[in-house]
Amino acid sequence: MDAPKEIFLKDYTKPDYYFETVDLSFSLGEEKTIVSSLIKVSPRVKGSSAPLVLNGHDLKLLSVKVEGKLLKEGDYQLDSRHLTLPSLPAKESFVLEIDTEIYPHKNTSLDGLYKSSGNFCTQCEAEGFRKITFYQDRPDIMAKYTCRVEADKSLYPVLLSNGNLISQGDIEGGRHFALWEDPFKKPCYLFALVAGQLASRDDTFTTRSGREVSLKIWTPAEDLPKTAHAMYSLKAAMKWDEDVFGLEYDLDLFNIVAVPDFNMGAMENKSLNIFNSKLVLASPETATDADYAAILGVIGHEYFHNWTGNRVTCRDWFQLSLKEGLTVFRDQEFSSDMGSRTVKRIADVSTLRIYQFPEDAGPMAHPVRPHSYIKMDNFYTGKFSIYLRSLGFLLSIVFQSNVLVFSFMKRVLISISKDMMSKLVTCEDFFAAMRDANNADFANFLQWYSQAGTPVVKVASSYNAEARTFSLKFSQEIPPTPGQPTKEATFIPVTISSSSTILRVTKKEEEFVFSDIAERPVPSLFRGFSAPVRVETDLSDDDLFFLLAHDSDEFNRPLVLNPKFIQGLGSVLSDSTLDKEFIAKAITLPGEGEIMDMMAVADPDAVHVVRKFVRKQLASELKTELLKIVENNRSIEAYVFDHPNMARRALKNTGSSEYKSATNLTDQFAALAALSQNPGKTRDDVLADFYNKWQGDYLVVNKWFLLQSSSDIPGNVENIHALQTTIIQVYSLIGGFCGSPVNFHAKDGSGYKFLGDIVVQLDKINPQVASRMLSAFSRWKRYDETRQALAKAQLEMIMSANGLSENVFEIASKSLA
Ligand code: 0A1
Ligand code: ZN
Repeated sequence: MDAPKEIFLKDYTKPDYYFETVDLSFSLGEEKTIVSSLIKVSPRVKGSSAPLVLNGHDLKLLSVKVEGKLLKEGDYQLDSRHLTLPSLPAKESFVLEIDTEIYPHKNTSLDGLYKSSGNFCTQCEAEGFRKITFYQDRPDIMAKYTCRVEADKSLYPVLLSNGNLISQGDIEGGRHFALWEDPFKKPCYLFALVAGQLASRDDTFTTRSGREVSLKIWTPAEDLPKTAHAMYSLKAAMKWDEDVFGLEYDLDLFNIVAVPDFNMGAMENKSLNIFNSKLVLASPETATDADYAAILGVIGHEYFHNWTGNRVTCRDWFQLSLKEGLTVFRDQEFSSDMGSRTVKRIADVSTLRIYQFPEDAGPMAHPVRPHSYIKMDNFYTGKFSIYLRSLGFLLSIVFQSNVLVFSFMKRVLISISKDMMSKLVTCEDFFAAMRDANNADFANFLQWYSQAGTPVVKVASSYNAEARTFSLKFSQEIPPTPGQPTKEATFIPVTISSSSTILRVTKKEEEFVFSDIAERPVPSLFRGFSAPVRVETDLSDDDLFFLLAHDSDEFNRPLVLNPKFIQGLGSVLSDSTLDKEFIAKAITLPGEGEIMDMMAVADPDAVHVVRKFVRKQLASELKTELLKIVENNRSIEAYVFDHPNMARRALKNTGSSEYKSATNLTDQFAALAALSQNPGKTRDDVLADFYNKWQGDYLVVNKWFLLQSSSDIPGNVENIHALQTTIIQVYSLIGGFCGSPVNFHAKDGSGYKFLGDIVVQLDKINPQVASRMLSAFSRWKRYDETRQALAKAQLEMIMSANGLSENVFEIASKSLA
């Protein structure tokens, strides 16, 4: 392996050559695929003599031609990652033709062109296009594409790419072709191709200006009945973007393809979104409410990227937060409008606390805009976007509406359409546009973009009865992170209960005094989680119980263990004015990972025992209320996915769950999850029964894997060894195992060894998945000395493995640093 190279934001320079048009031609085959590209190149500076450096990885170069003339070996340089053309015609533009050979059937990295269940498909973000052909694989190369796909007609009857279908037809040898043309310029990370045996669910959407858009969701024919919810979600998203943002779809065709093998959730390729099947396929018997909600959110997310990301594109990968932050913000708003805003917010913040806060306190801590990266894939953790979602929320609070995002978009879109080339967007453009459009003072908000780490905000309150004043003193501290030992104060908006005012905390220490206050108030601070910070207040237990009972901001009702806590939860349980889904969330204890993240030295065993105890205690003390809830919220009618029904199921399943009588997977899976935590015959029988029923449905089997791997039963590592899985099931299996602290952190080191071995094996197959699994080690320094030594030994073992990928190298080396 060449030494991994770190890429720095400060080193950004404009490309020496632009690509105006790209005509691609794929001849797909079982053993090899030939990719021909014809590119119209123009130098940025007239008469430039700079070399043209193209990225390329795992490619076999067949030929290079410039202006139709075949280059000989000495005319170019080829290494394992680049093709360099040192002397090029001094013309305004010239034609470059490159033929390469690739082997999609061997591509298990699921990056570039690969096969999934016998079908061809692509994944090009962030830097997968270089595994398809030699190219300037960077977002600031925006070109118009055509794509001709040719393949065996019986094996691959459906041939798809971006844009509009221009022509198709049969050719000799039982083959056929399709020619696609995308009228919009795009960076290569949005290129897509799919070929295979697929059927489509078809529908149409008429935009408000009257364009009739043909909508198609492609899956194997037998899965089509499970695409109804995805189609509903797509149409809802298209309507919502028109109603809320005034944004219409800009082509006549929108395709979604579901594939079983996919590294991430989904991908927003222009007019040809490709999805992990689990985010498309759903039926009441095979998907839970959480799956239905995720499908709605992700279909929305990918669709919304059509504007925030595809039409307005990031200049470079350091600006990723522009497209992901804005789009996550938009999908969050969409899901909130379609369901319960509070419950959505609680779920999002909980994910932020589980993933982002620990990452921000570990070796991979990075600001919203990182300063450097080795492998961009490592910066796409769910955490990254979720953090941005929170910032988006923070911005919307500062400006009190979504209008800011809309005005930003309008402005940037207008300038981009005037001059696409020179208006690739950076975070500075984003802020300048918002500042101007909103005439706003951002103070030191930009610190969020350059400083890593989660701010800790301490709040002290005092009431002066004589002067009738109430004061709130804030102090903020951002802990040191790798490469950033000291931090500046940042802009923290604090929403408070006493008025609709937002306190703008911008200094290290700041005091706000409220006058004419008749009695000591109990302030509800950071309502709705107005900033992604850790808060430490001086509120007493009594103050907190007061808020539990009275806070009108559902988000801020706290959880503390105390007899009054049980009483408080009892009243929340029987409060018929509250949203049922909110009640379900309120009485669910935080997970073990979330609790450990708050400890100075994380103790997985203690957290496990105490949390279990609290759960048992609550169950016995609140038995009457819980049984009543079960009785009143049983599913009686056919499954419907809407907020009232989801909320009813969520609440019922916190009380009790019934495996045998369940009529949908939401209820049945809740029962299975509870049973899987108790070793014994019932557990074994029920798990076997479930597997026997669903062994033909890999998405359901995946859930079955997750349940077992995340089980707390003692010595679970042995059970996991016994379960055979495919690469993609590794996510459920290993992800679930590492997310279950008692077994992963077992003091005999068995959990760490299991992960270490898996990472080394997996890295040879799929580096993206391997590095994601490896992240479970990244906070090893937070545990006791014995565990630290065991985890460190595994990290060192991984670092010494031969042929380590850049993905795994980056995480392992930063973890050890
Ligand atoms: N842009 C996609 C997510 C995605 C990110 C990275 C990938 O490969 C490293 C693949 C997909 C989205 O927003 O859903
Ligand atoms: Zn996205």
